[in-house]
Amino acid sequence: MVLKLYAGPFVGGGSAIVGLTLVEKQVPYEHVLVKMDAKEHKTPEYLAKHPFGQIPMIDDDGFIVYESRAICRYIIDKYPNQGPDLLPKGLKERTLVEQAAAVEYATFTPALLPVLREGVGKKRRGEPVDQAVLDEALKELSAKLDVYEVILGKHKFLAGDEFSFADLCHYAYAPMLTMGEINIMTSKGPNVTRWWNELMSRPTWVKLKEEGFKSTQ
Ligand SMILES: N[C@@H](CCC(=O)N[C@@H](CS)C(=O)NCC(=O)O)C(=O)O
Repeated sequence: MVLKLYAGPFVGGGSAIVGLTLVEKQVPYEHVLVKMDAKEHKTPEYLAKHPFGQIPMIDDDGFIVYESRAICRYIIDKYPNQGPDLLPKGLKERTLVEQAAAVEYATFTPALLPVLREGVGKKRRGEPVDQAVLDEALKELSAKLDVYEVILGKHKFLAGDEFSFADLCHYAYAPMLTMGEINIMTSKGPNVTRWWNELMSRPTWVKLKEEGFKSTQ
């Protein structure tokens, strides 16, 4: 049975990185559209599978997994012989990827989310933006990107010269910055700019953004 991806229609958040992992690893899937405005993610049937009632979630022939990064790791480990080696097998190489992925989850994204809340979410809802709050949030994010600038001066991607799961995790939320016309990812320094432009023009990502989640069965 083909793997089912439960996600909304929009390629963003955790669903984006799961979708991208499926495309990178050339895994066929069926997109099960979860209509969040109809609260389909809070029905007893859905909650029985995902007790927090969120997207994304997968059902791989009865094996249910939620939490986007756990799903990505599962897919990557299940299909070692197709697509890029996003989680290398060597102990040290894999640890460096996990180190960079932990930085994304514990440092980068917590600094990014306040920027999105103030600078994108509020703007899109037509609410007044508190410029002081946005500036403070941008300052925090900028400090993290200063460190990325140094790291990306040493190698092409975050954990070495190969694109990895650590880079892939950054597709969850940072692409949404442009929805608020915030160009911090391409205005900090040459290394971050080069890396981000490379991620944003990666063919698998461009295709996924253009086509949306596409059942491949
Ligand atoms: N840490 C979770 C976050 C999932 C999450 O926050 N999903 C949002 C959509 S992007 C959601 O389902 N929100 C509805 C809710 O929490 O009720 C993951 O990465 O899978």
